[in-house]
Amino acid sequence: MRIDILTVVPQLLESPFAASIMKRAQDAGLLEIHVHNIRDYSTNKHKNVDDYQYGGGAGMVMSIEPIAAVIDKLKGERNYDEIIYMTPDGELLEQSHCNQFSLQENLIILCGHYKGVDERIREHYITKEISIGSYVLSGGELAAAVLVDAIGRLIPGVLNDETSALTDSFQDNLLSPPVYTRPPEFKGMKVPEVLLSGDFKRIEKWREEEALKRTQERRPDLLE
Ligand code: 6GU
Repeated sequence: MRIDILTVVPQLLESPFAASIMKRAQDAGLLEIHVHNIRDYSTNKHKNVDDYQYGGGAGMVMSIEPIAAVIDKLKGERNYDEIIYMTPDGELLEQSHCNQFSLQENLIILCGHYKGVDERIREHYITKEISIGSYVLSGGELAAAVLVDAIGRLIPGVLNDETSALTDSFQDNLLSPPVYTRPPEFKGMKVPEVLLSGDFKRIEKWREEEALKRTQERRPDLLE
């Protein structure tokens, strides 16, 4: 899979993909991430990427020309399955979006800044608008990093144990059950006996019950 990220702050997107699972995915050739500085596509002599909004009001708006220039260039090189705009007024990101995106070949992700982008970009170029939660970030970059991580780990072969993405919280609308590792007892705190029993049927049943209990307590909305 190839992901092209368009941003005015490329530095913010360096470290999130330079370590751990996202680095492994890239090293293994399963994921290509290309970060493009929108400013490089500004034709104006000050390299401006934003301007005052028509009608007046505080806050700058990202201009249509440099963004359209990057997108048109990329579209001339390959077909894109989705052009995603990261914005607090987008659809709330869910695991189901990530599952769908992980099946695509080529994605563009546009990071919003300032008051947002000229509406004509959203109308004519963007195919999906995504928010990562009901709070406002200073830009779409951290949200894009979250999205790429959530998609990248679902690409077949990226996780060591392929089943582990299938048992993630949210994959079946359930939160994950508690997990434990050695030692079996620490300062009087014990691991549940069932997990040490070796009885896999009982263990499986316990995990299902705990997942359900945890979901009922913490995220009853998932069970509706
Ligand atoms: Cl995608 N962008 C910004 N700027 N803020 C957000 C967001 C995105 N998702 C939640 N808050």
